[in-house]
Amino acid sequence: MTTILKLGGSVITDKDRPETVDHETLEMLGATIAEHDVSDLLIVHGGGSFGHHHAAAHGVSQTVGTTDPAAVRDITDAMKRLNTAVVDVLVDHGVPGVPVHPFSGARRTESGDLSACTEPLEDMLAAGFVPVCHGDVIAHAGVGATILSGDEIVCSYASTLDAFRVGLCSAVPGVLDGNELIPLIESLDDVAHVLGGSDSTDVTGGMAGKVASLLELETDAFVFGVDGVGRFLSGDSAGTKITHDPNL
Ligand code: IP8
Repeated sequence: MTTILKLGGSVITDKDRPETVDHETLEMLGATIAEHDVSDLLIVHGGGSFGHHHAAAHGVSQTVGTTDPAAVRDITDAMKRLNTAVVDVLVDHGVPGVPVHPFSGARRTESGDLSACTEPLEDMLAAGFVPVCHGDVIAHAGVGATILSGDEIVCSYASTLDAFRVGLCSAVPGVLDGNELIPLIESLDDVAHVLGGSDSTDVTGGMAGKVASLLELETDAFVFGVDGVGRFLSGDSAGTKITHDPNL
């Protein structure tokens, strides 16, 4: 039963300074993850100041594509650099992390649907590896290449791998109404009035998009801050719990 943990780009990087890893937070996350059972754990991370910075510079988003190979390389190479930083920290802490790059294993169809290959992941998990995947730029039929958000690939993997639990570690302690944590979300209508966009350069949508995608999942999902990672990996509730909305 696979557990999927996403490390938000704004958690592991300084989102306002191009290509800057937040080493202190990443170290802390690596240490916390290493204290838990990492069998059948899949990690995904966001773009932070690596992917989003280059995507914005080239005018590429989830819907606006590019056919410029230099743009594709700028974005995917930056994401690989961040991925290496994440995998390095995990391995330093004894977690058997291995890199997985979606540009070579996922695509969007002409209608925009995501199709992501999971067989290699299943083999990696069975072998005891912790695959570390990320938001990326991917081929998009008829468009060229568009951005894949980490949240999208989390949801796609969660459905295909029939994930047991999904956790998104974000820069805030969960979904907030002002300063108040919303403990449970069961439908988008309940929270539409409190969900805003993202403050920094973010081409994939902020908290509203996150909650909307998680509500579609059959699996329970949690959105929490850095402090919630240990609780989530221990099997406890953390931050905001988001359950399946059968109307979606
Ligand atoms: O930060 C976006 O992933 P996200 C990845 O999870 C790129 O939305 C390349 C901008």
